[in-house]
Amino acid sequence: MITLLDYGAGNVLSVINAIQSQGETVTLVKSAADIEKAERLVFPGVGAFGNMMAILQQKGLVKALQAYLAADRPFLGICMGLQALFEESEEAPGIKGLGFFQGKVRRFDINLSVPQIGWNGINIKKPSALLNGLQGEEKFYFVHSYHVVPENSDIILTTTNYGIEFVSSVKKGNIQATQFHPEKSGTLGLSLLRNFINPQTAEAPIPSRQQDKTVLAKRIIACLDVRSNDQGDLVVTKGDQYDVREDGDVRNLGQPVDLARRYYEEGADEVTFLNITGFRDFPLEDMPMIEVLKQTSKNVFVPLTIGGGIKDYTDKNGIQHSALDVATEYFRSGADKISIGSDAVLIAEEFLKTGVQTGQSAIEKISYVYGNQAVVISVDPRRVYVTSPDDVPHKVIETQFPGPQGEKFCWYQCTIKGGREGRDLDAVTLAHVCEKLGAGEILLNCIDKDGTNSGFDIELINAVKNAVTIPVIASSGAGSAAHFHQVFSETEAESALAAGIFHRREVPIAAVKAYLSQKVEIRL
Ligand code: 1PR
Repeated sequence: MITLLDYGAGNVLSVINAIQSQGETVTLVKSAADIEKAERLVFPGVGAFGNMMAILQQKGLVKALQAYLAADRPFLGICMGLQALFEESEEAPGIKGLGFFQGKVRRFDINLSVPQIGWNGINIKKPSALLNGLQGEEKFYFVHSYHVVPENSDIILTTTNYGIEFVSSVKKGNIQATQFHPEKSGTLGLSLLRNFINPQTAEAPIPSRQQDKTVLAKRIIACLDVRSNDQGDLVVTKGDQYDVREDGDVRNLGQPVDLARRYYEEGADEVTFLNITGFRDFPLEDMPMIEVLKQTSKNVFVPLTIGGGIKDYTDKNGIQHSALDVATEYFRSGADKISIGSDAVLIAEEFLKTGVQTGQSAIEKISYVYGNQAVVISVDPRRVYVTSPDDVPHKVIETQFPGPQGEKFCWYQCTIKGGREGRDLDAVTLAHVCEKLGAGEILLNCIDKDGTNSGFDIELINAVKNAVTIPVIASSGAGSAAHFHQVFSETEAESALAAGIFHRREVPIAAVKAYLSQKVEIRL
């Protein structure tokens, strides 16, 4: 029996599912007494340090946790469950951590995108039963902006390189904690959880095949555009330049839960669901998407993102719901990240008009509670050609692909409602403003390229990537494995997403990875 400390923020369901998939039962901590009687305690966490410690205090769990740790009883911390063990964090100055380990949690101060999102390796520093079975070359899923800096180097179990060498897991006696997410690291992560659940006495030696420096892999993401068809069934569909109808009917490319599982088994590094008519619906009443997430997270142990309809709204009974409520429901149903499309454009417009950061927008509120890394902005831009950069007050680029009248310049117009409405805002400015408001990643679609199989819009991706310091997902237009190589060699995008070629089995994920394997760092 595993006791799981759920302090109320983030995707705990995935951890429960991962443990249960190993044949173990899980009981949740409801009060300090449950910690006192736990046999093996798992403390997963996402979100922000200050919010986490405030909830632990409110629930009266801090003393029980400190006593559990001091007694050296079996403990596995994950992500924030690692950071909580230290004295304090730069994320929340003045707020005390559990203080079991001496040292601080610091923000990455590096020349790379922050947060670090994706699959990176570990360098094992000492023998441990937890890492039994590893060869030293494996990659695990990380998503964080802060890392721990212990005062005592004896507790370091692994380190990882991301701009600097940082501590990616610690171990002292029976107290172990990882910065990476085993529950999101595929079968390898599950085997690590198994090692914790069924402890072995033998400590695995340090593997001999370790690299000197680990490298973050470029991610390959499978995207599932989901909506109801005219018969009312929830289906995965796919558009050509966002038009999902063929001969009048919504294209049906399969069932969301089945396809997500297939992509996990085929090696997708992440799976994204976009509820493409979400802007029309009220997601909390749109229970099928929640059920899709719940079902998917039972069998898919890589990160899941959900987008569509995440905004404040008033239901038909006049009851107000906040975007934060919607996001919370998605996180509790198995999502690791939420993605905001239409509402992000409206939020950015308002910010540009007033210049005031109110703290009340969906981006600010959700990132405050769940951390920046959980908030993705999905951008749906369309090219608008101009003859001169002075024609419009937008970020204009010089393009190698002139417009219909031979125009040599263009800007990327943001749209809302799935491309149905163009706005007076460009994609570069949108991305920049959303980062400022707390977004952690940009999902950069391109309506002109969507479904064309003609390759990613490299000019768009470079323009946006140069304007932000958060990771960018290149999306729209993938037609071959070579297109992924092109996007990773000609832009700094951290990941690339495709839909049509995967759904139609034209280019399987494995073929993309095989093509990239000697050319760019990927997770095999
Ligand atoms: O505006 O917050 O409710 O979110 C709605 C979400 O649904 C947005 O993220 C928006 O991008 C998405 N969406 C809305 N309408 C469509 C549509 O296709 N009619 N899909 C749509 C966006 C684009 C990608 C696609 C890539 C790769 N789909 O997700 O998967 O272009 O396709 P490809 O590899 O086949 O070229 P809100």
